[in-house]
Amino acid sequence: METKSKQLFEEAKRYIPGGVNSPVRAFGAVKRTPRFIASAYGDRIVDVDGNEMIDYVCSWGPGILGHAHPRVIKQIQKACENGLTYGAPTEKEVILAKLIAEMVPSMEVSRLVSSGTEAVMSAIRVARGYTKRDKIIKFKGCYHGHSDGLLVKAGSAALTTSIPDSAGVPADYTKNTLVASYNDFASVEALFQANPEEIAAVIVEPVAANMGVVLPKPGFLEFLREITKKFGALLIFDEVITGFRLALGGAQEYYQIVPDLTTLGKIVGGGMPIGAYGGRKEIMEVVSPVGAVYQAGTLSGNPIATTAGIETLQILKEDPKIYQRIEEKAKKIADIVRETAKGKVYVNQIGSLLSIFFTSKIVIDYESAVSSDTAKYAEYFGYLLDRGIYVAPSQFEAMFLSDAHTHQDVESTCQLIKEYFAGI
Ligand code: KE4
Repeated sequence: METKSKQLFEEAKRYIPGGVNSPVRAFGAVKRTPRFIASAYGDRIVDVDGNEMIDYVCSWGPGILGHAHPRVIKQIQKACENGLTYGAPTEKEVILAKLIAEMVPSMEVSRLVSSGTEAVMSAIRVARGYTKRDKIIKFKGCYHGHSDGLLVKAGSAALTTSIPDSAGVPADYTKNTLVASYNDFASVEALFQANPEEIAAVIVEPVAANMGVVLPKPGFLEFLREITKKFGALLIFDEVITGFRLALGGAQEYYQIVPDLTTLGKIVGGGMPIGAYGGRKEIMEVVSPVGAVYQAGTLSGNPIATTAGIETLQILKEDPKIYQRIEEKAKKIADIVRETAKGKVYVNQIGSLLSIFFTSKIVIDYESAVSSDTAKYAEYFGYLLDRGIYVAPSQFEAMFLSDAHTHQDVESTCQLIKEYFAGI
């Protein structure tokens, strides 16, 4: 039953573009009414009609501990009593910056902002300011937030809305954005050969998760590390999704690659709005007020968000076995799908991230990802939603596992997935 969600959606569309504050939430790609959520706890979300569902979106990544983790909630409640924001430095920003530097050693110096988009936008500006070059390379199907220069062949909802190059972005703003193909070494080489002294940075999702989950081919990240060094460009790892998700130190720990700059979001805020960017001190010293690259933010590092981020990272640090636990759950789902949907789908899974592509192709890049049958994905989505399982409302997103997903809930999810694929 979706009565109240339907009513709210109609009212929301009166005041908010498409009735949502972020496009993917509109369920356009799966042609269903979006569920308006009233509450969440553990691995469950409850919509306004009282439907309780097992949540595999986890707010697109922040929810690695599950919803409403008692320790995080308690610390936030305590922090609120001291006021919400001061617009002045606080001890908690020092604690969080030190935690980030400890857990992600390449981020010796970091700056907090309020979203992944802001983190990426700022990191690109730093790379340009540091190298005094203008061009950047991004990859088709990788999504780095909605700043103008990066809305070129973007991933995530930009794929489903079939506007890979967004309206409202002057051609001038993207002329310095060169586009390569993920996992295609030659496409990167060609861009560097054609612009040997002009490329400030390569920005990459070390594991792509915005065309669905696509893994780097063996050697691809090492190749990016070498070619950027060779041509004097910076390597930026956009770890907004993979940061603190694939390992305590993110994808750069998982793959043992040291980027020059890293962007973070989602988990670093523990569910509150935080983004971060950072790298070696000599690079980050170009940032105002030390250097000439300007970047600012009213609510950057605010006491409530930093409280949530600190508590979340501390819980992860205290119990690193979480990564093994959440990987096992994701593997279980991936294996069940591979067994029952033989050949009808392709599954990519790494750590606690996975995507089920409705294509017979091996999904290793943008072209193979978009060969998926999105109508079939929509049917799969609706089958699960009607049975209390809430997965991403788009083929081009990831399924997220959390430490709160119980074995029983994962088991019942596997049963439903088995039934679905047995019936198609
Ligand atoms: P935000 O500005 O949404 O906090 O972060 C932008 C961003 C940057 N980099 C990567 C790798 C990202 O995945 C994102 C945002 N991820 C999407 C999910 N695919 C957010 C969900 C949404 O747009 O509503």
